[in-house]
Amino acid sequence: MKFPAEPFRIKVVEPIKTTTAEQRESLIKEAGYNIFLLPADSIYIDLLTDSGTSAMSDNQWAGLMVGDESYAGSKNYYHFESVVKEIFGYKHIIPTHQGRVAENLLFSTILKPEFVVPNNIHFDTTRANIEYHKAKALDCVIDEAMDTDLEHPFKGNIDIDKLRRIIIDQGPEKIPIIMITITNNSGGGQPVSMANIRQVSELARKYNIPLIFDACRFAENCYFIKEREEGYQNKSVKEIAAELFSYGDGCTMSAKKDGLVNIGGFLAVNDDGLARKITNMLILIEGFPTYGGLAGRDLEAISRGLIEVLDENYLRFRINQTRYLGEMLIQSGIPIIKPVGGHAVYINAKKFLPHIPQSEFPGQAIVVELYRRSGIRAVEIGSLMFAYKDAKTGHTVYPELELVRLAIPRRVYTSMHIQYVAEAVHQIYNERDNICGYKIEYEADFLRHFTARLRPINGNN
Ligand code: P71
Repeated sequence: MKFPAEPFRIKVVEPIKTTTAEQRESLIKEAGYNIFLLPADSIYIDLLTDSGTSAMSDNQWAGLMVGDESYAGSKNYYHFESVVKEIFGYKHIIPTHQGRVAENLLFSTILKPEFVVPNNIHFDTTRANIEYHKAKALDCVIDEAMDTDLEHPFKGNIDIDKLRRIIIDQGPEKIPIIMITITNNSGGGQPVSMANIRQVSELARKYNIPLIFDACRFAENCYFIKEREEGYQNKSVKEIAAELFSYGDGCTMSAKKDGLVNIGGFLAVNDDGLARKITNMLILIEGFPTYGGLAGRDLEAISRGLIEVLDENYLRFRINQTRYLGEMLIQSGIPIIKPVGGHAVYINAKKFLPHIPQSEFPGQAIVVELYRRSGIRAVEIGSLMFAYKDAKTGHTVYPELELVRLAIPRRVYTSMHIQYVAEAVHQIYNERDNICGYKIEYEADFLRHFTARLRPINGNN
C-alpha cells in the first residue's frame, strides 16, 4: 500500500480544538448520542460529509477578490458559463446555490404524478424531490452493488435489462428522464463505466428519453475510468469527462463536491424549451439567471474549482487517500464495502458488530464509539437513517445494508490524519465485544436521524 503524499503544501492553518475523553463523554450524552447534535468544534476529525467541506486553493481565494456583484451580467457568471460549457459541453448553464435546487427546478418542470425516474441509485435528496411530486424514483443498479465483499471495477453501473424492463413496463411516455449518478454515492461512491453510460444512452435515445447525469463527483468517476477501463489510460480526465457528458442531455451538479467549493451548484441542459421554463422558475425561487442564489465571487470560486478538480495529480492523491484509509482497514480485518469508493469508506456494521441486532442500531453504536474514543465524526447510513414502519403490517422494515460512512473532505486532512482514523477504527474493532446497542428516546416523524435522541442499552457503553 502506497502512502499518498499530498500534492499541495499548507499556507493557512485552522487549529483544531482537542478534547478529553471526559469532555467527549459528556458532550455525546448531551447530544442524545446523535452526532448531528454535536458542536463541530468539539470534533477532531470530521468525516460527516465530503459536501461543502473542501479546502479552497490560494487561486480560488484570490478569485473571491475579483467577485463582480452586479445584479445582472456579472463577469464571473460569463467565466463560470464558459468553464462549465467547456467541461460539460451542454448549451444552457443555470446556476443554483446547491445541488438539490437544481433537482427541484428540474423535477418541478418535468414531473407529473405517476411519472417514473430510473437511476442507478437515487441519492436521498433526488428521491425526495421526485417523491414530492408524487412520482416514482426507481433504482436499477447492477445486483453486484449489494454484495459488499465483491470486487467489481464499476459497481455503480446500471443493469441494462432492469432499465429496459422499466421502460417497457411503465411505457416511455411516463419516463421524462433517465438519470445516472456519478459516482454512485448511495452504493458506496462506486463509479459507472463509459461502456455502461454508452449503453444507457443508446437505450434512452431509442425511446427518445433524455439522459441526465447527477454529476456531483464526476471528476472522481472519470479518474476511475482512466484507471480501470480499457482504452482510457492515455486520455486526460478532461477528455474522458467530455466523452461521458456527450452521451447525455444535461446534468444536475452540486459544486460542493467536485466543484471544490463550500456552496454552489448548477443545472445544465441542451433543450431550449426546457431551459426557458427552468430559467423562469429560477427567477421565482433562486434569483436572476446570472447569479442563481450565489454571489459573483462564489461563481468565480466554482469556475476555478472545476478547473483544479481535473488536475490529475490532485485526483490521484484524492482517490489514493480514500483507498489508503480503506486498505488500512482491510488489513486490520475490518469489514468495508469493496472496492473502496471515491469519496468515502463505508464500514459494514452488521459484520463489525454481529452481536447487535439492527433494531439496536449497530451502525450508530460504531459512530458513537468513534467519537467517544477518538473525537472522529462519522455518519450512520443504516437503520437509524432508513428503517421505517410498514403501514399495513405495523412491522419495522430494516435496510439491507447497515453502514458507517467515513467521508473524506477534499484537501483538508493529511495522510497522517487518515492514519489516525485507521488506528482509531482498529482500536474499537479490537474491543468490539464491549460495545452495546442503542434505543431511541425521541424521534421525529420523518428524517429522524437528524434530530433523534438515543440512549445506550446497557451501562458499559
Ligand atoms: C453527502 C451529501 C450531502 C448531504 C445531503 C443531504 C443529507 C445529508 C448529506 C449530496 C448530494 C449527493 C448526490 C449524489 C445530490 C446531492 C445534493 N450529498 N446528489 O453525500 O451526494 O446536493 O447537498 O448540494 O444539495 O453527504 P446538495
